[in-house]
Amino acid sequence: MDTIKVLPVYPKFPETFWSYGTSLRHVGKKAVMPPTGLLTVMAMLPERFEAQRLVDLNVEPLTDEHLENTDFLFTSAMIVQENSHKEIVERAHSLGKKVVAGGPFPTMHPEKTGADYVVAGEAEATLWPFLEDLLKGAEKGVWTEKNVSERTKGLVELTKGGKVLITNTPLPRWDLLNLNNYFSAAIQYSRGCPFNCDFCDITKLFGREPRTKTPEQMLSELDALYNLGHKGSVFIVDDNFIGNRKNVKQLLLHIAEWQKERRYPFSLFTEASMNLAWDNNRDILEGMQKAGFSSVFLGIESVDNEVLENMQKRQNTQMPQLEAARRIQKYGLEVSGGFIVGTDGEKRGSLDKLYNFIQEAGIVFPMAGLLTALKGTDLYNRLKREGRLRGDSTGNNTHQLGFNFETKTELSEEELLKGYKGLLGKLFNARNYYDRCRTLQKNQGPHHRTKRSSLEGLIILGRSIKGQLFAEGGWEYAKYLVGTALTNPGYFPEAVAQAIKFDHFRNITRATLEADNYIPHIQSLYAQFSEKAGRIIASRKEDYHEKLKLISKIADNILYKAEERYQRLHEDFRRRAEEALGRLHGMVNAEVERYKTGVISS
Ligand code: B12
Ligand code: SF4
Repeated sequence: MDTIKVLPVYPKFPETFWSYGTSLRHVGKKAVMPPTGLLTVMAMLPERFEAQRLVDLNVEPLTDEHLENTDFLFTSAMIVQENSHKEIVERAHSLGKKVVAGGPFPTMHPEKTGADYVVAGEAEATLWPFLEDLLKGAEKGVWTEKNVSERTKGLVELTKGGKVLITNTPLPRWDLLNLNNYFSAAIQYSRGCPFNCDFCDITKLFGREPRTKTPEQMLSELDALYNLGHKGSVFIVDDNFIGNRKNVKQLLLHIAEWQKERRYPFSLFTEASMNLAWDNNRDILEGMQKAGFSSVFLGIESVDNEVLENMQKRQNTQMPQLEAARRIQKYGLEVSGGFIVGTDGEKRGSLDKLYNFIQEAGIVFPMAGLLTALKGTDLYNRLKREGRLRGDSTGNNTHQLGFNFETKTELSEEELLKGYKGLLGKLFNARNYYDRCRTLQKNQGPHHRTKRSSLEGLIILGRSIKGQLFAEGGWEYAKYLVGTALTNPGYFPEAVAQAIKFDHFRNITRATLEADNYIPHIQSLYAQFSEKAGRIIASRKEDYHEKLKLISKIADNILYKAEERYQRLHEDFRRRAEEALGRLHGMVNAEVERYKTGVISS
């Protein structure tokens, strides 16, 4: 039987909070992390299928040669990758190739992918029945955990809730890409979360019973990365690393030993729920410190308990947030966090409170976003029932200036947006940012650091100085780095990393605000045009024909100005600006037409 060639393709990301565009260039990397899901799926393919080298569009382009030399494309995508995914599907189809799509976007929106085959949910459950049907000649379809459940019974081990156990999930095929292109490696320990926050899609995608891998699986993943020569950052991509507290404690003991034996080659970070700070989890914090964790991302969301109750996030109301952050930092972990603006019941002054908390807690990377209702979540269903839903989410929750639902807070929607823009501006202002770095430096307890070679460190520092010292915020940058070098030299490499990341946050914040300022600019251009055209028509000088010529010239000039400024906006932040530009074209052209047809005349 012939071998079937499979080309894994990962779509391009737009710039978002996590894309780290400019910062990656400083450290000589092309993308943040490799696509663990797709690499895992490649490892599950039976013998008859041959996995080809992965094409990550964040690293390299997809060529016709890639497409011509394969039988099927296998893609994985989040909602934010929708546009790039669409282009991939169209190109594949134009060359007569079929596409198999999986991951969170196809799972939630199978109808939007354009792919021939959507293999939704966890591949451990759906891949095998799909491949069986493919080999039998299936032309298209959607395979979901539900519609294949009868066929997987007895073949894969399931939890009581019907989710697959991941103790047999194979080692991702990292050999299919060059790990050197990525800032961090990414491995997964658990899936699912016991909590049920109403806006979160994780419990819908992965259920509420946290399923974990075994310590042996995890150590073999660390071994594989180590043997491939990876050093530095490793993200344990769980949504809630401490979902299964009993298992995680055991795992941490194993990792600590593994790291110690190899002198801490990896700096680990992960995501966890706020109960990490509770008294009964001190041993986990201690275990994380010993295992070489240096950072944890928490879903803090709000500092108002009433708002937290409204989003069904009661676990965050048990301990004051500042106390929780300080405790976690004491164990050597940097706390970064997600924050949400626009939850029902939010009060006037909430944005100032949030800002003050973030500064005081020294949360250097606050992922502050507007609430977005993702399809499938309890929030989405409730808003739909209440008639408040406007459409689907773009899949990006920060640096986006719009809600996909009608808000219900003490502030009007306009005030919320204004407040949010102000918050972003303040958070990613150089002085405030470096103030948070100083607070963190003061509060972060001892932690293991992965050592870079001095040459690599110097190259990175050189690139950063060249790009940042003379740019906006350069003085604050210099003050922070020189200050750290003099007072806390051991922390200097981390300070450089923080400074480099600032470049990205400043850039996306600036791009967001510039794109937003474009809308009043367009309104003012239109007002100028209307006013000038009106004056020309009212003047007694030229004949009507001459007046029309003059008005057309002014219209061209106004549209040229609008177009020119539009081109200067960052491509990934132009969505609302594009609509405004389209409206301006429409309004100006309609007005010129009305003058031409004599509907408006002196
Ligand atoms: C790691 C991660 C990242 C990494 C990047 C990972 C990468 N390069 O792929 C980073 C931190 C960079 C990131 C960024 C973002 N992320 Co993210 N991320 C995750 C996280 C925590 C884990 C994903 C993972 O690797 N899992 C491990 C693998 C093994 O599982 P998996 O990917 O789910 O794959 C399994 C199945 O889905 C399926 N499968 C997957 N692909 C395919 C393909 C085929 C063909 C088949 C058959 C099956 C299949 O089988 C796999 C094995 O079971 C998820 C949450 C989650 N638990 O999924 C969020 C998540 C995917 N991210 C999300 C978001 C919103 C973002 C951001 C937009 C956030 C932001 N505002 O910046 C950005 C966008 C990316 C960017 N601009 O850089 C959302 C996506 C929501 C959606 N429905 O689209 C998620 C679900 C988190 C959430 N609930 O909000 N993210
Ligand atoms: S704790 Fe985090 S992962 Fe768990 S349901 Fe809440 S938001 Fe989702």
